[in-house]
Amino acid sequence: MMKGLYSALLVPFDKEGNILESGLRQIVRQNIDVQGIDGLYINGSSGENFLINTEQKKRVFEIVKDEAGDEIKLIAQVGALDLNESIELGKFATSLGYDALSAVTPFYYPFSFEEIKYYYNAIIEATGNDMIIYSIPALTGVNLSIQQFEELFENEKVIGIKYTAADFFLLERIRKAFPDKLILSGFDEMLIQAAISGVDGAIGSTYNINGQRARKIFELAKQGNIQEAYDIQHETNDIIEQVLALGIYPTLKAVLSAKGIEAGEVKRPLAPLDNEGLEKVKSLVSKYNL
Ligand code: HMN
Repeated sequence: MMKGLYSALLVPFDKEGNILESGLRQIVRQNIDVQGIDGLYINGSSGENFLINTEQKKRVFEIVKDEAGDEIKLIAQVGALDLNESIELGKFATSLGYDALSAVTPFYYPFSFEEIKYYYNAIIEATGNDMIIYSIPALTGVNLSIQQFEELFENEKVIGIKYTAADFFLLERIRKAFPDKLILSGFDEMLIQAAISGVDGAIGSTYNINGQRARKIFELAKQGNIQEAYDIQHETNDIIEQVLALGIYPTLKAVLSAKGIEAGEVKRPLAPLDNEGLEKVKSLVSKYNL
């Protein structure tokens, strides 16, 4: 089963935007051996996927599978505006043995629902792999309704949703209507709310550095120990608030670098941290024992 906690994998780059392959392997190992995650979500927003080319995306899929093998679950995000690219990446990841695919709802152009449905069914038909819809309305502007989720679920290969939204009413409606579909929540700062809403797991960028606290929040909330779970969510959100203020991806990478991992830079045009930011990261790491 695909339930559990997934890190949305960070990808290290050098100053020219090339992938640091040994660093990528270190980040995979950090997630498995130290953060104790159940799986990885590869080439999502956190992997800076929309800033890199097709060959780089394939290389990331290849290295991660080679490093992780069958130790954890692997979900390949293959969504792109070029549907041919999505299909090519989907076939590639499937041939490597990825457990499932995921694709962001197509964005930028105001696609009709029929067009969105066509996109998912085309990727599924070409790859034969399972599909997890990646819904992130804040970044895509695409808000799917419960009826539209239902229509997408008519294809049995659509096994679930990566739900990155703070609409807990819609989440509750989806959970009730589709008890057998996989729901993985995407906002780390609202993990406790998602857990009590009945999600099957979560995918998050901060789990690359804070996976153990996330595990406790999720398990305590599922067991009904809400106060204890909330105490850890509060501490986690003290961390997330500072990470967001500094800039999410360069800060997460700086935390990994402070731990001796070759986590590299973010890809331009994303901006690196300045010295003041790097100093703040140092105190964050020691204060919260990251
Ligand atoms: C991904 O595709 O990598 C993700 O979207 C993962 C995840 O949902 C993150 N979303 C974004 O970065 C947009 C969250 O973990 C997010 O970073 C975190 O909750 C802090 O806001």
